This record gives sequence, structure tokens and C-alpha cells, in this order.
Amino acid sequence: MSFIKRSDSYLFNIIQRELNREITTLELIASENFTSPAVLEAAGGVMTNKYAEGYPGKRYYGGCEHVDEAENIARDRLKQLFNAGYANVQPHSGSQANMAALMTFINVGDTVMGLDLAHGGHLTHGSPVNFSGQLYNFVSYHVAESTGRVDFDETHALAIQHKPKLIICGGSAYPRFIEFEQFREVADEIGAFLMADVAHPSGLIAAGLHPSPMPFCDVITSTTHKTLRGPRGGIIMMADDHENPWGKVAPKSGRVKMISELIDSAVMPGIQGGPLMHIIAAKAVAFGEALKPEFKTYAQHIVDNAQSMANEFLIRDYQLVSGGTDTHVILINLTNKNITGKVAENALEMAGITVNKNMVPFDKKSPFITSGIRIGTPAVTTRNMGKDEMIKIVEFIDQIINDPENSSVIDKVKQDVFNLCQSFPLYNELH
Ligand code: DSN
Repeated sequence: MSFIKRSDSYLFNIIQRELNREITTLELIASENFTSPAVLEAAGGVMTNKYAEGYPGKRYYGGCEHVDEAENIARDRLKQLFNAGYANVQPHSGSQANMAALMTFINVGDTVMGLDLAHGGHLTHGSPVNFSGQLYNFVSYHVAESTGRVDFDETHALAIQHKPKLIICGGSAYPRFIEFEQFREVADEIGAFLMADVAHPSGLIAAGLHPSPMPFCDVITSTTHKTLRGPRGGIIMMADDHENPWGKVAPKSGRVKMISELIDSAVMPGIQGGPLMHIIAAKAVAFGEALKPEFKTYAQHIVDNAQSMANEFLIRDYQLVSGGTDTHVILINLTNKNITGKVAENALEMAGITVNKNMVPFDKKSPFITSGIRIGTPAVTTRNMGKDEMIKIVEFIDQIINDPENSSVIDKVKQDVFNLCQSFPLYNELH
């Protein structure tokens, strides 16, 4: 930081203000977290300088011996963490991981099924404004209105009707365990591949607190910065590797290629050039942290905190999609509170509480307004907050939701939030 301060005080001040925001407010966006200083150090380190197109031992550039080692460690640790047989740590993001996985298993124009974005899915699971919805023929499945959980009667019927080549399970606003086994049964019935996007619960899976996709899914993608608490980025894994079933062969030898080779080349050169070696090094640091016993304790606290919050919301007559949570995510339908997600997000932000407005299943409002908000506990758990603090936070949120335009309530809650944050310091190392 001191280097930036000396050379570019303008940007230094912007970064300091962001640091101050992170320290003094409550971060409840379910997809965000605070990495360790060790991860930050690797992400801000000299490996940003290195071009390393290719993979360890097979690069298009010289001088790759150290980045090779970092990438190998990242892959090995990731495989150990998830009991995977194959791992690619190069995707710059979850979206790129999904794009490379789709490019490997299906062709442009093929039919795919994914959870509707408004029901908890993700942009890359077939949204018409995303490459996925534009390049592939996506058919969306939904959650059942009565349960808030995937409607397997509908999913099964759609699968039989449309015969997708691949089904994606997982999403961005699904508070319950992803039902890998049930999806496998549907996929097997029609001979489809099953892809799991575990971007949200991956840290919980690594800690053994969420079922693992490994025994059920052909390919698994994730981000690294949510519950996994690593740097911003993506990963792709498989339980084991085998020859590709489409008969794709290596040009010179005629050898049938392994699926891992097809995924690797879908990532690079398919959709990316040079890997972000500083981020891959930071991923390796984060995976090393997640392999430690303390990470299991941390992940258990994330889930315990989400359950404490969910219970407190229920006591205060909030409608939780699916009635609660198994994970770090709580999705609240605010309809009975007579406030939109947009107004709630803005009012909470003024009080120092960061959440995101979110569509709820069967929402009648647009994605810019929404009837809901999504809340997550990974970041506040990183600050060592526990059950008492979760109850306090719900109380703060409730005060704002009940009176979103009252500036004295907002000011009072803002002060309470500040005081709470002072008791749970963050990034002392960066001061
Ligand atoms: N934007 C992420 C989330 O908030 O869940 C998904 O990409």
C-alpha cells in the first residue's frame, strides 16, 4: 500500500476507502468473503508478471519453473480437498469455468437444462442475455412454489420431453443442499451428462458439511472466493478421468484424448490466453488453508450462523424461501413486509449493512426491483461473529425493513453496526 501511496495518492485513497468500508460495515452478500492476508499477498505478488500460456511442463513461454510449481501445488491441493481425480485451476472466474465445461461436453445448439435464474440459478445456466442462453438451447427447470426446492416432477418431465445432452445443477440463490443424487437419476434416465456448479457451497463441501458432487457428477465447476475464501477465480474438477466418448483423437498419434485434455484445451486456448499466475498462487494458498482442520470449524460456524439468523428471521415473521437454509444462504421474500428488494438493499446499505436484492421464485417484480433479498454468512463468520451477533444483525435489519425511510433509525442502526464491527476487527495487518 505504501508504494501506491507514494506513487498514486488518488488511487491509494480509493483503496483505503474500500478497506474502510469492508472494516466498518456488515458484509452479508452471500457470494463474498474476506481472504486471509496470505492470500492477498500472493494475489498481489510478482507472479502477476509472468506469462505462462499452457500448463505445467508444457508452456509456450520460458522461465516458467516457479509458476509451474505453484500451479502443480494448486491442482494437487484442490484434488485433495475435494477428493477429485482431475483439477484445472486456470479459469479466471466461475463463468469461464462454466463456459469451458459446456464447450467440452456439448456442442453449440445442443439442448441443456439448468435452474431458472429467477429460481436461484445463475446467468451462465441459460440466461438469454448470457453466452449460455445464446449458444445453447437451454430449458429451465424450477423450484416448487410450495417447498422452494427443486421440483423434481417438473425436472424429470422436462428431461424426458427435451432430452438435454447435459443438465446443470446448482445455483446462486439456492439455500438448500444441491440434490446431486436425484439429478444423477434424472440424467441417467435420458443418458445426459451431469454438471454441478458448486460456486456457492464449495467451501462447505470441502469441509464435509454439504454432500459432495464427486460420486454423481461428470464435471464440477466452482468459484474460489465465496465459502472457499480464496482469491476471485474459477476451477473445474472431475472425480476421475477417462477417454472422451466422442472419439476425439490427438492429431499426430491418433490416440483417443482424455476428457481432461479436452477441458484443459477448452480453457486454454479455447477461451483464455495467459493464466493469472498470481491468482493461481493465491488459490494454492487458499486451498492449503482449507485443508487445515481450522477450516472445518470455520465452515461449521458459517452454517451455524446462517441457521441462527434464519431462526431469528422466522421469529420475526419473515418468509424464507424453502423455509430456512442448509447452507450459508438465506433468501427472504419481503412481500409480507411491503418493501421491495431494491428499497431494502438501499436502506440497509445506508445503515452499513450490505446485502443484494434478489428475485424470489415466482417473483412478479423485475430483476431491478425484486421482491427479495439474499443474505449470506461467510464474511461475518470470517470476522469471528457468532450466534449472538447473528441475532443482533437480524434485529438491525428488521429495524430498517420496518422503517426504511426513517433517517434517525438508519443513523442509529449505522452507529450500532459500526460499534459491532469495531468489536470484530478485520485486516489489522493492513493498517
Ligand atoms: N454473482 C455471483 C453471486 O452473487 O452469487 C454469482 O456469479
